[in-house]
Amino acid sequence: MHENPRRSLTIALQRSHARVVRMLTLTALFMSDAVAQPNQNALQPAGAQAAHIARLWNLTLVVCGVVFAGVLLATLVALARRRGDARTPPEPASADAPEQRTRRFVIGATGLSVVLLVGLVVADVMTDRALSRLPVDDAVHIEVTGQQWWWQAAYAPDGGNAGFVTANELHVPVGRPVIVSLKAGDVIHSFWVPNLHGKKDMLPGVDSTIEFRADHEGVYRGQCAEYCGAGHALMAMLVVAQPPDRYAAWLRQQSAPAVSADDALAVRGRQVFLQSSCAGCHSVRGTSAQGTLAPDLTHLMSRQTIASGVLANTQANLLAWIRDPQALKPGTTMPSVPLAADDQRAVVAWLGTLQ
Ligand code: HEC
Ligand SMILES: [Cu+2]
Repeated sequence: MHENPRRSLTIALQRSHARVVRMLTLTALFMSDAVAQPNQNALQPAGAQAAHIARLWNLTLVVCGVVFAGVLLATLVALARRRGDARTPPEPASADAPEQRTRRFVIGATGLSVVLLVGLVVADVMTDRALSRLPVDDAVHIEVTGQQWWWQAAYAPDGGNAGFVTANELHVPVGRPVIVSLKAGDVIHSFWVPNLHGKKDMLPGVDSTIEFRADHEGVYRGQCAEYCGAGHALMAMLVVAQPPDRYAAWLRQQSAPAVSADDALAVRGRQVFLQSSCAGCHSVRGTSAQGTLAPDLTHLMSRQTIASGVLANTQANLLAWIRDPQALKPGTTMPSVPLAADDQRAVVAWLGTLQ
């Protein structure tokens, strides 16, 4: 007995139909998700620099969209004409006139293309100049170093507060310019917070800066934008733009050393941390932990995420992270330190006091 070819064709069509529907559903889901998280979006500028870039993008999109539609239309008209021509052979006497018209049309279209392209170049140069003209008086100075695969941020002394080091979460005051010196600790990374500015590469041995200003309060997500190894996709950061008074409070809190623990479990956790290898990599200001290979943990609990945006900063996630960092962030340079289960819990209890 052999299969009915028409039936198998119907089944094949149904399957490919189902696949297309599934693909469209996934795309719609992905897009609705992207819309639901507006905090990493170059088209929703939250500052002067991103606004210049978004304007250039919108202009380019409109010009190229209109040109694309025009070219399509011209192609369709030409096709329709050719069909008509095939039916009625040209009369020898009138052969010259359409040639003339075509030539005028081609010259006109070429001229228009040149004008539009030059216009876009001018807009591009003007955007570049606008970007370089951000007033930077009274700027906040931060040095950000890209590491495999996290961000170290060193704040310069500001408003009577001592400088300090933190990681993965920058805070900036709304309305005040920020100058970020970019460094790379190992390989090339790229600093990119789309709501605030474009990308800027971080190159080992080369100092560069990026300047931006946040004009709207909010939390903006950034992502390393230059492939830097296994953990590249898991190297995000947050930029919290807040009103000047709340920023000042944050600065005061961050520049202070860690508060001392009084809870018995936390006190034990502190001891475990300081006596194990944790302290060789991590710093906690106000303790003997002075490591510089890893994120400063002095005010760990003030951060929303851990491991460069991979996990929410909760006690459960901290415990899971310390037990097996590799399982949560493949490739991470933090090893799993062999500690007894109750030592791990004690360490997490202490970390929980690092407000
Ligand atoms: C060999 C160096 C090293 C040792 C030892 C080490 N860590 Fe880490 N740790 C790191 C690095 C590097 C990161 C950043 C990982 C990443 O985001 O990819 C990190 C991240 C963390 C984080 C998340 C911080 C943040 O803001 O994202 C915590 C919490 C942490 N470590 C706690 C510990 C504890 C507790 C110990 C001891 C049990 C320990 N670490 C031992 C290198 C180390
Ligand atoms: Cu990267």
